[in-house]
Amino acid sequence: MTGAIARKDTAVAIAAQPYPFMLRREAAALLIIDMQRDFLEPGGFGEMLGNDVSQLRRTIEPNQKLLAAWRTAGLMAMHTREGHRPDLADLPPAKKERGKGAMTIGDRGPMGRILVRGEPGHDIISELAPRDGEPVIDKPGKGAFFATDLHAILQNSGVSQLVVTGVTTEVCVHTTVREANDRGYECLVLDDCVGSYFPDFHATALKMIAAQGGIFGWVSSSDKVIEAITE
Ligand code: TIU
Repeated sequence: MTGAIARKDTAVAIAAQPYPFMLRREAAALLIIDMQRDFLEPGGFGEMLGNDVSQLRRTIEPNQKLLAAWRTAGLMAMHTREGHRPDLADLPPAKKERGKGAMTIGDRGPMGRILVRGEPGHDIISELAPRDGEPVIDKPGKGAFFATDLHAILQNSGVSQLVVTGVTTEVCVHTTVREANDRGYECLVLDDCVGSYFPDFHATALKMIAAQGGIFGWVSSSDKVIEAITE
């Protein structure tokens, strides 16, 4: 047996909470959640809602380094975007009205219509732009499995493990991890690559994932994953 085959078939242990995550490269995908201009850039929807976008922007550099190492290792990377059809036919009235802010989904902001597909603000930030061949999942909800083809793509690709990063920790990342967990995926969430407008929610959300013996999955950090996948 050659070294390459032996490596492919061998799980690699990544230090994590509540115990090491056994990464199987051939069964793993990196899932980067909603790193969109509307959430991360000054002037976007997130800031318009009164949020401090710097809490999210600290995740950009670690995600860039992780994505570069992941691509170099030849592993599968996927991206998601939260947003709606231009006619807003898939936008539940309850979601549009929630918050009662001056601006809401579908309204015209500084980066185009807020969270509408095809608009500049809906796009993924340039630092983490998807490459050709990397699936981009457009989702109308918080979870990446609801009303999308994500599960089919993962099943057809033989994926059973997800390394999950992106924003925000307690909203779209958490919802997606919960959905994935119920569908049988093992999820590893990286604390430096996920972020929230609310640091206390971020910290608690991560604790919730790893509590009770890993009720929703594992928590680690990007340096440990990069070390594990780098030759
Ligand atoms: N992607 C995601 O988390 N969507 C949100 O609306 N998050 C908030 O924290 N608002």
